Amino acid sequence: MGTALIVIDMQTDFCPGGALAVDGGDGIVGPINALMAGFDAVILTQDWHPADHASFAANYPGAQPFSVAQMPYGPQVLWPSHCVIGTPGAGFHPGLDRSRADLVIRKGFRRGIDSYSAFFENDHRTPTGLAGYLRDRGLADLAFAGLAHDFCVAWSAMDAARLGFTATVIEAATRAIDLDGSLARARADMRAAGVRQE
Ligand code: VGL
Ligand code: ZN
Repeated sequence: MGTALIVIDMQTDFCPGGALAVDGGDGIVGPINALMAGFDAVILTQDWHPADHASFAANYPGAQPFSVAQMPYGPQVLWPSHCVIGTPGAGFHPGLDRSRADLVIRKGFRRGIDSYSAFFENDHRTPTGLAGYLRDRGLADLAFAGLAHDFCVAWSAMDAARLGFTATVIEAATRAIDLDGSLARARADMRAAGVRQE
């Protein structure tokens, strides 16, 4: 059984100075680079949104960033515009070692639906293709790092566990947005889904 390190959204916009900065986000670049040598494969995800994306507060008159809207697929946080296709903020943190990445998987590129998880869009049904890639390569033991702990890392790890992969979140290599208790909720949800947290 092969092992894979899945590095979630280590992009400029999620690091201090970026459009949706996570506190201490740049502080995990070194630890993530150091982890890479211990895995059979390294996979990077890249949040990749059109400017008119449905998850951006700026696309609704009067909507405040970090408020919650109802979408056809359920509740959705409206975010500051971030990781817009082709902008510097959508690029990887310059310190991240990309040389070991076997695959870069983009997500969130459909205008009408957000995609926190590396496996499914936020409707929990539309696949990104990652599960098939991992199965084809026999990579079944997955570790998750990157940003943000309580959104894209948590949703990815929970989907992995539900799909039958072994899923571990490496706490020393992730940081949270922590919106209204979202980190504590994500930890409890991950525990219930069978995700290891170490
Ligand atoms: C993320 C909010 C919006 C993340 C991405 O990477 O956790 N969070 N888009
Ligand atoms: Zn996003």
